[in-house]
Amino acid sequence: MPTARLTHPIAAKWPAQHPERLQLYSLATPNGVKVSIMLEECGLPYEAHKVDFGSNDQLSPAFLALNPNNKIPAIIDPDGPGGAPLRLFESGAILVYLADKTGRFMARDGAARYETLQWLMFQMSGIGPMFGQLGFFHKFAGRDYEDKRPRDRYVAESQRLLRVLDQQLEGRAWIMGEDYTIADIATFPWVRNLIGFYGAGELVGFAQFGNVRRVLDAFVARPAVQRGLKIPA
Ligand SMILES: N[C@@H](CCC(=O)N[C@@H](CS)C(=O)NCC(=O)O)C(=O)O
Repeated sequence: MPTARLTHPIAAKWPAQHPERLQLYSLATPNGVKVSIMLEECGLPYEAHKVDFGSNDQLSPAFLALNPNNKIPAIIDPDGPGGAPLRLFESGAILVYLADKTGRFMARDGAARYETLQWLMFQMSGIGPMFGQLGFFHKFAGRDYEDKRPRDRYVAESQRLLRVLDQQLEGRAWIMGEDYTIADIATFPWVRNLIGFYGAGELVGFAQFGNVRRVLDAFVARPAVQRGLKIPA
């Protein structure tokens, strides 16, 4: 049985109203919403806490006690493996954990499981970091740099990744085919962010990636995605 009280130091800064529920510490960024979307898709009861970058919450001792890497998202599941509490950071690891816990959005075994993990890693190691760097050089402080070579390097790499994704989506409803998986939940918040918040659609020539556009639209149309994109408020 899960403990009724949350004893982790993070509870001093973000008190749990429902300590028996899974606790999410996050912000509605592309990495953060991967987990809120997954939780909404699975229908698991959870409580979301906002980690405010404006006041450097991610650097507070309470948050660092949960994630020494000072990044959102992170979770505490009071009902983890064997009924013991589980603390986890890294959005990819959290998605795999939630898929295993609920038996949803990733095959339990066989080739499809490893192929889903392959595309999840493709997002975690490629799309996330490269689009993130492009955001820095196009939208944030890096846009003032006169030398455009760093920006152009990340534009080229983002285009290459979009081309790979576009090819995979040819003739498929989702990355894995008919099945919507954690690979989609990891990937499409980043694509949405690239052309939305970062305003880099024209820069990467997004119009040429018709399959990515089609699947992005299908992703954003899902009610659970709509809800997850706004959590934490
Ligand atoms: N690989 C990590 C990356 C997480 C990440 O970069 N989170 C950003 C927001 S999208 C963050 O917390 N930044 C705060 C900081 O760097 O201080 C994951 O996927 O969980």
